[in-house]
Amino acid sequence: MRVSLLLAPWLLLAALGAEPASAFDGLRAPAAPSLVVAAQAKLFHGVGVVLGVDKDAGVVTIDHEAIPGLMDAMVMNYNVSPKTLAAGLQKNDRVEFDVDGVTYTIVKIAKANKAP
Ligand SMILES: [Cu+2]
Repeated sequence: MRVSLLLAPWLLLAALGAEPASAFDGLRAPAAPSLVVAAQAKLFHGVGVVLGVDKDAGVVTIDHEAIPGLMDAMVMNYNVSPKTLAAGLQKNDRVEFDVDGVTYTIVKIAKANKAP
């Protein structure tokens, strides 16, 4: 009886202490927030062929090869920023571009050399 009275507070404290500790660890573990910020700034390099250009909207449709670390090969519409990047592009142009890894906005694009 005496022992259990003495132990009970310890168990309570241990239980209370463990909860916040693990919750704290859970909150700390995502040192990810900084990684997410880094990802937002990260640009990925892509290569593809222009299938369509909407210069007014600043949208370019590209049949692109796999972009390592970002996505597989596919056809998709990309916003370009600034929109003036779309000027000078035409259907069937082979292009290289830099795309933001989070917003999928192309921030740099240029005609590439024809594939051999
Ligand atoms: Cu894509």
